Amino acid sequence: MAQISHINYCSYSSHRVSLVSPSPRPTAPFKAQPSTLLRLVRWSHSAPRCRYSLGDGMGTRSAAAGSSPRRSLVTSDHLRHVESMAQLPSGAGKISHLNAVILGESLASEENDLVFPSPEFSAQALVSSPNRCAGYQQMYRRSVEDPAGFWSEIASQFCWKEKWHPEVYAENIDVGKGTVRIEWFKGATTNICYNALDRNVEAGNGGKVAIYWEGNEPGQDGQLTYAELLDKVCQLSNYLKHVGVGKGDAVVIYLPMLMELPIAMLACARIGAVHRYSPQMSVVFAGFSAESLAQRILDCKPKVVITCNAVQRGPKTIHLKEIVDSALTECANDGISIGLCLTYENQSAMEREATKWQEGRDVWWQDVVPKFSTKCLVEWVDAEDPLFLLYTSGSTGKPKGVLHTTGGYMVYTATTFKYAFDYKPSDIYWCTADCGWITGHSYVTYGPLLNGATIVVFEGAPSYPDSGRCWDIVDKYKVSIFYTAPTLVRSLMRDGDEYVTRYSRKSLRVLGSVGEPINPSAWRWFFNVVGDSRCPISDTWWQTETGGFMIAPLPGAWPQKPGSATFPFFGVLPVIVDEKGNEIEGECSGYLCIKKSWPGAFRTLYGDHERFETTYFKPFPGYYFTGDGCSRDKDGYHWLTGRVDDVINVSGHRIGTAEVESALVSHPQCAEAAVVGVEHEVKGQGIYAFVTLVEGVPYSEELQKSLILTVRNQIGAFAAPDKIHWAPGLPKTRSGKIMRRILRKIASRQLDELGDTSTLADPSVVDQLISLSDC
Ligand code: 6R9
Repeated sequence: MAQISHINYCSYSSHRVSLVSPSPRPTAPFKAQPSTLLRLVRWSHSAPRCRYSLGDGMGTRSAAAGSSPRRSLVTSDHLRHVESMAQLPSGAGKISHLNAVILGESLASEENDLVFPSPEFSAQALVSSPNRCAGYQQMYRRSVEDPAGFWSEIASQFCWKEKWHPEVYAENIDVGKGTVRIEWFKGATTNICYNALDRNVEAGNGGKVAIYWEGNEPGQDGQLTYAELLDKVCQLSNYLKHVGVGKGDAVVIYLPMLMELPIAMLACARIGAVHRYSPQMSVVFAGFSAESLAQRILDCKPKVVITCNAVQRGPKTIHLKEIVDSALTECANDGISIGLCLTYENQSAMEREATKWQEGRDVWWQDVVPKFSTKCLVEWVDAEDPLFLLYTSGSTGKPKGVLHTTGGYMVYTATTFKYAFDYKPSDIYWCTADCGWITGHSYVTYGPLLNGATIVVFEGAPSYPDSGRCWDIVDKYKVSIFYTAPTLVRSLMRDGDEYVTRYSRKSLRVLGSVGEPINPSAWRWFFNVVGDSRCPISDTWWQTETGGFMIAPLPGAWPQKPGSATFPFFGVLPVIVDEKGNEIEGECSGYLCIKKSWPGAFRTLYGDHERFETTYFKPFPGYYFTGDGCSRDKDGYHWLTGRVDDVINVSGHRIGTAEVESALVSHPQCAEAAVVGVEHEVKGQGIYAFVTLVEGVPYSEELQKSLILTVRNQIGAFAAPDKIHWAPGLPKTRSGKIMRRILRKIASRQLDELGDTSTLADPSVVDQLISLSDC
């Protein structure tokens, strides 16, 4: 039996995937079973200066003398091979110190750490295959060999006023061959709202529940059938038309998870204007601050802002209208006046009398919308007309307006939803995401409703009044598909099994995960405890930019490996490239790119096609660059390893380090700031900020709080730094570039791994920073 004398726990950091310490953390020394599956992180050797690092998301890397081993996933039985794999200098002796992460206890081996769907599940699944995934493989092959045939067949199941012509798709994603251009179903006319609502009503499903709404307080609920939802959407559409929303106009929606949020999205989608442009619609996550909202309003200059007076989240009341008021004042100061703020009165959170009001601009939803007709003809729009704009963080301070169009997005979200969740008409589906993020667009609203599904929309907080709330809701509505984020799984896991096992959960059939890599211990808890070891987990890898799932298991088809998003969805051609952009075959690690377009792809960054090309298509010409690292194992499974750019993923929310830095430096007492991501047990990554103060300003706890508050006010609470580290100076190269690599090591206390600091303009700042670590 292999004995590892020192096993240091190292939960995952920004660059490593699937590395999280299982809880409870065992105390060293840890005695591994021969079959314990480990991911090696780094180890040192009894020979001096011999230290190896692995798994920084970009493949194997040698941190010091010697060449590094080829694999980071081993069972402890394999450990004896490590030395030979590492090609240690002769006479170097034994491995003396090892950091590894246990991926699973006593697994038979890496090879058969496979979780198979039950035969009963597979027998009923849309794509199943007793025969080693033959069903999937057949469909996948067709989708990549004949994308036009594959997708046009699927698209024919939707309603189009006119069919696409002359071709199903046209693309150029190679910057070397000219402007990047992606078009699907061009020339066709359709309407996504019609397909999501009217089509279902016309098919005889008007009486089926479309939305179950659960409020913040248990017992607060509501529901709408497809026919009722259609009526409500039409009323709002008519109102919007009445106030002159038309071609090229934007509507900003700043609403919490009320039924009015999907209603507003669908109403905008319904009323493409005269020249076959749908109004650009932009939903802004209602956790963003007034300044962020103002920035987005200034960017797209909406005719109408839709909000509500307040929302109750857990025990807190959030006055959304006040946030909108200050955003609108800020916009007015910048010369952009918004003439109409349609405000929904959310009575359970706040009475209308208590709401601050600006006559002439503010209008109560309830006073105007119900007066309009419940019939509203749809505007047929071109498949390539814009559907919505969603802002996401990039590696610069300015958020990117990701633009999705209508036809391809419709076909893609509907199809991915159907297959990745193995959707059946009898399912009740609940996605915990907020509509303000892409997940809420594609998989709360469009994907499910296009399939005629019954969805649950939850306004409250998942741990209110206690950590059993999710399972209470699952039992109440008999939820069969539950889709959430690893951060929620981890926080519920920390609160203990009894909150889960108190509820039956027998309605559950399929589970889903999104937003960041799900670490194997959270995967196992989700699978074993929440899903009673019978519900496959669809770990869906995708992005705001991709519109829909890109790499995800089809629950009945593939045996799963905890922590792997498995295989590409139909029509998706993922490739892993090295630093020079060469495709790497077989078992490897590198940068994840996509070859060829897919229907749900974004078409541009709003108002900045050049940035679109520079960010996504220039780094590796000929490919779409995802910004993520990825490894592929010998069985072809994909393991996403997190962002390789300056983007931090906090609880599944993308935050650019530059955005946080620019918020910090706007504080009058902050001279400079550098932000890095650090591992965080629940959030996945936390925000760690190094701050240099203006000359002469003393450090204080008060100042720390005020810096954090500045970020909360400028971006939102979710972007607040977890730690402010005082930095009299920052480690910079002679050309003035901040060496974030060193800051990451200091932030994660990997002080023996600082690497070469000799190229710094002033190497002494490093010691200074280390000495201030605990201030
Ligand atoms: C849908 C969404 C996208 C980034 C993406 C990646 C990370 C999302 C993931 C995942 C591993 C998964 N990500 N899902 N990483 N496994 N299943 O989250 O969109 O907010 O744009 O974030 O999130 O790093 O690049 P978005």
